[in-house]
Amino acid sequence: MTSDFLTWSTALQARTEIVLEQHLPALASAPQTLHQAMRYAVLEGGKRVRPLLAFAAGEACHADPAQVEIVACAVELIHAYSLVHDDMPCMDDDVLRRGKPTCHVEFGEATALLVGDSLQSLAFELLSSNPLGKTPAQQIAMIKLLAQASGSRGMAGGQAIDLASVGVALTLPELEFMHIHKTGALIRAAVLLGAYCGEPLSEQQHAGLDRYAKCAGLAFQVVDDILDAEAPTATLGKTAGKDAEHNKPTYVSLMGITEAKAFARELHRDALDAVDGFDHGQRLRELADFIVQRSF
Ligand code: GRG
Repeated sequence: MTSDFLTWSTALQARTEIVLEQHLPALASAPQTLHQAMRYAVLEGGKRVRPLLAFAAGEACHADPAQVEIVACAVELIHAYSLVHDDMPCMDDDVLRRGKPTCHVEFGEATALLVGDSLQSLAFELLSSNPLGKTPAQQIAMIKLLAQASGSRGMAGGQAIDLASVGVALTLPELEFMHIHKTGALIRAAVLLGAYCGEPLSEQQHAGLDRYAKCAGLAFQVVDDILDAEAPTATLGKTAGKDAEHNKPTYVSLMGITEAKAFARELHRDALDAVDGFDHGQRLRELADFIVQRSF
């Protein structure tokens, strides 16, 4: 019998924590402050949605969990780096993340910058120093996938568009373009990297996973915008209401809250449809449910 979603996700969040802990530099190793700050930014925090997506896609594709945990942690390290940099005064300038002071508040801006740089490097060290996929060529393709998803044609590019969009009246397609890069690229990488640890995919399966990732990633962002508008800071563990305060274009500001909720439901349905053909896609379906139903 398969376990329920809560049992499954709690076990894999704990697994993720252990693997991250093992691969982060030890507290006692020099330079100690940088290593302490890296551990502060990564450990004991966050929903671990991207690792869970990698594990779920891995399960759908009969992957070896020992490989999936490496890609899951690599993606989470990139995500953690992006949050540290995003919170800095030169970007979003925030003081609260994952229910505690942001990395630069706790350790200073220079250290926070180095934390982001070092977490990014560590992600690629993980991907390149553990056997992944079926062949060395496939492993290199997986490393390239994460590099592209993180860089200027992926997450960092989306962030650049975001920074340039403050106070600008974006259209819905422009907003979607930004989020497909800023949030969606890394979510897509999590899904595909988890899947690539498994059996070879047919073209149809690949397209299905890609569509799932696109819909789940956008739904994640729409719900993020709704929560920013509706949920209290204490529940979110980060400052609520910042989008409106900073005059940022969001799904809520462009569509209104009712339409944004309907759009999230539509994306949820599309995500479920996309992985309909996967016999072992139960966790992907449950994660799509979680992404739209979450309250933090
Ligand atoms: C600085 C290169 C660079 C990129 C930053 C991800 C990102 C790009 C900025 C984060 C800002 C933000 C609030 C984006 C909206 C969606 C999002 C990524 C939220 C945070 O992710 P969660 O909810 O966070 O998965 P936890 O803490 O649960 O891991």
